[in-house]
Amino acid sequence: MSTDKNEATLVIIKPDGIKKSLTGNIISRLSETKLQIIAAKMTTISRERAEEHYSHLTEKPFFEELVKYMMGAYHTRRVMAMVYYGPNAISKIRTICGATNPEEAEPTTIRGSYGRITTRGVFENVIHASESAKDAEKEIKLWFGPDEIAEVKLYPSKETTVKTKVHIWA
Ligand code: DAT
Ligand code: MG
Repeated sequence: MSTDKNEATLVIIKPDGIKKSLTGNIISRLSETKLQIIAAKMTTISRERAEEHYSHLTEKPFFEELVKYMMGAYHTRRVMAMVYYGPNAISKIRTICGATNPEEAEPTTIRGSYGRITTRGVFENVIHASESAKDAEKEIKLWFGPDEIAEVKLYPSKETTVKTKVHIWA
């Protein structure tokens, strides 16, 4: 019996997925899981966030190319970040995404269908999904604040008053 624990996972539609107009298609595929989307935004990635997101890969030879790809050097700077929530969310989403290497991914998976390996050796695999609950917590906290997550209180948070410059409509 699988443990039907509710868990959260971070999904990012990467710049190649956005550029190839796959956003709707990917969200449709992920809806097969019947999980809930509890946060979503279009955003861009700073170098700091890209490096922190992939901090487990800093020693890899492809790290710099990976960071450039995620920052939009080859497609668009936009990415879509989402949090999916529900029973066994992490493995359900990873299964539909497919293997890291798009050539090894099952053809029916998102990465198998739409990913490619570039001549620079970058795996342009269209989508990110957290690998473990520990990774999911680190990644969700990197991409979203507590107030951006709808309905579910995922992790402990606290109230604070901040004095910071923000843009408002002119
Ligand atoms: P995943 O994205 O499946 O969790 P990962 O965390 O090991 O895989 O790697 C993060 C990203 O780095 C991955 O989506 C694509 C890129 N990558 C991983 N291994 C690679 C390799 N051997 N060559 C080129 N890019 C790679
Ligand atoms: Mg990973």
